[in-house]
Amino acid sequence: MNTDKTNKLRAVLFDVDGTLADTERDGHRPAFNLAFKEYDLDWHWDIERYGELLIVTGGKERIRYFIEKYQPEYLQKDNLEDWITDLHKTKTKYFVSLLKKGKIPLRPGVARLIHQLRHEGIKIAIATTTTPENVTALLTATLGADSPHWFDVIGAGDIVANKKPAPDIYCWVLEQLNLSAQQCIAIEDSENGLKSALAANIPTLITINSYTYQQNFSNALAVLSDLGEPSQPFTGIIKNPTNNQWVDFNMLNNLQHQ
Ligand code: XBP
Ligand code: MG
Repeated sequence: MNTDKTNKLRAVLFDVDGTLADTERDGHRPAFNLAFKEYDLDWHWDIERYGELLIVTGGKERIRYFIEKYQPEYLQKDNLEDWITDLHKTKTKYFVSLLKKGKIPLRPGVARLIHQLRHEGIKIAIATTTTPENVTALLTATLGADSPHWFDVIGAGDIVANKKPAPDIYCWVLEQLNLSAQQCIAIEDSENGLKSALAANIPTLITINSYTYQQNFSNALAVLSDLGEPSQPFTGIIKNPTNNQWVDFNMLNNLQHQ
């Protein structure tokens, strides 16, 4: 039971895809296409089609949605759910291999903020719909072999019944941290992610990307191009109630008390 009743910022909860790194367009999308090829499927998700499919979170759920909409004859397939699970495992294999090749860097400011939060003794956690393998592969490829252990909690994939925009993954992470929603801030990139965090009552900062910049973020604390660096402040600010030009512990703490 959490006995600290103050609303001091105690933890920052990071989404992964689109927030820590631009994984969707040049990571997950090509990995899905490579898996389709391995399965002799003539399916190809181009950049635009993938943007449309992102309405559904979770790779397995996204494949099913695609089948229902564009390949309904596959609904007759025996053991469809198992087949989707295997196809998705193949996709994960390709995605992890792309990450290991160092093809996908962290977004601006992510490494700096993670290092600063650790230094300040603020807890850090992950709340994502992607698989645990993908989280570990991204963190180790970008922040080093030890980095998954820096996170107090990693909430990923099928650990909860309902993926974003449902609040389940954020509720699960809060429970593991033994903190209240008001002691935390979430950092997200998408409307589905924002809905999920807000449904768990967690104040949320958004960093947009090319797939999400037109989505509805009116209930976010701040909406920024990225986390920014002292040498490269964030640009294209949609909403920033602070004077900061890069996201750091002080900015998050101020935002949380607004
Ligand atoms: C992003 C997603 C994920 C990835 C694919 O969620 O929806 O499904 O596109 O990952 P978040 P998997 O931004 O919350 O991390 O294929 O491993 O499910
Ligand atoms: Mg995301």
